[in-house]
Amino acid sequence: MPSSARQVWLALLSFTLIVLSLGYTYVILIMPESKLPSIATERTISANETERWIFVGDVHGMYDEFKELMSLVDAERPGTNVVLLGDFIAKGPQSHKMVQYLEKNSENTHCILGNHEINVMFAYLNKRDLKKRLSRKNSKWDPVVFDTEDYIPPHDQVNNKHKLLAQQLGSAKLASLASMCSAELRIHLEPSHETLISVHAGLAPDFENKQPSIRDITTMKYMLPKDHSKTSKYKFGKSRRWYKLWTAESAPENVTVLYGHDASKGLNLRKHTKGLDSGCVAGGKLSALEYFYQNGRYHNHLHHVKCRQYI
Ligand SMILES: [Mn+2]
Repeated sequence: MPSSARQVWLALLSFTLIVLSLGYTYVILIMPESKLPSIATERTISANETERWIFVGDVHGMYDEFKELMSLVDAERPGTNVVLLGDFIAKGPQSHKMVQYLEKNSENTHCILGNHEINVMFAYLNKRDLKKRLSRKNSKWDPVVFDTEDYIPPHDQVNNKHKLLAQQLGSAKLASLASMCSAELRIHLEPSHETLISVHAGLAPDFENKQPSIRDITTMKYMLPKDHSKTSKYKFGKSRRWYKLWTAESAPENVTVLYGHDASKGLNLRKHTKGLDSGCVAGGKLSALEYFYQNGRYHNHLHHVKCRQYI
C-alpha cells in the first residue's frame, strides 16, 4: 500500500476511535441517568380552620387558563392551599410552565399524579424500549416506582406524544414531579373531622380495607359492584361508574373524594364524590372547588374559567 493511502487509512481509523470514545464518554458521563425518585403513594396532611383548600381539575398544560383561575381564587392569599388533581401536563401547550409553577409554589401547591404524568415518566424511563414497543417488539420494562408498588401503566395508553413530552421536560423536571406529587392525598380537616381524599381517577368506597392499586386510582372509570377489584368496563359488562357505588350505605362517614379524569361526565358534584374535570383542553372550563371554614363549619364554593379550545 502506498504511504499516502496508509496515512488516509490511519487518519480514518483515529477519527473513528475518537468518535467512538466521545460517544462512550457521552453515554457514561453526560447522558442523565434514567432513574426517578420513588413516588409517595399516599400523603396525609392535617388542616385547621385558618386554611382554605382549592382543588383543581385536569389542567392539561393550559397554563394561561390555570393562571387566570389562580388569580380568580386569589391563590396568593395567606392560608390558601391548591391541589392539582392530576393530568396537569400533556395534551395542551404549556406543560413545562405547569411544572415550573409547581416548583416555585411547592409551599402551598400539591399535586396528584394522573395517568398522563405517569405515562410521561414511563416513556422517560423506557425511552429506547418505547421505540421497540411502538414497532411491536417485546421488551423488558422499567416500572415507575411508588413506595408501595412498582407500576407499569397500560401499554396501549403510552404513546409517542408522551415520549416527546418526556424529552421536552427532561430528567430534572420529571424528578421534581416524582418527589413533589403523590398518587393520593388525604387532608384531615381538624375542626369537622372530615377527610378530603384527592386521587386522579377514582377510589372504591371500601378503600380502607384494601390498599387500592396505583392503576385503579390513576386510570379507572368503572367498577363491578360485586367485586371492586374488577375495574375494566370492557371485560366486566355489569360494571358501573365507580362513584355510583358511593351510596349512603356504602360510603365511609365524613369522607369526600375529589377527582378529575372523567371529562366525558364533566363537572360531577355528588354528596361523597366531586368530579372536577370539565374538559378545559377541549374548549370546556377549568374548574376549582374551594373548601373554607366559616361560622363553625366547612363550606364549599365552585370557581371556573372558560378555556380556549386546544384539541
Ligand atoms: Mn386522566
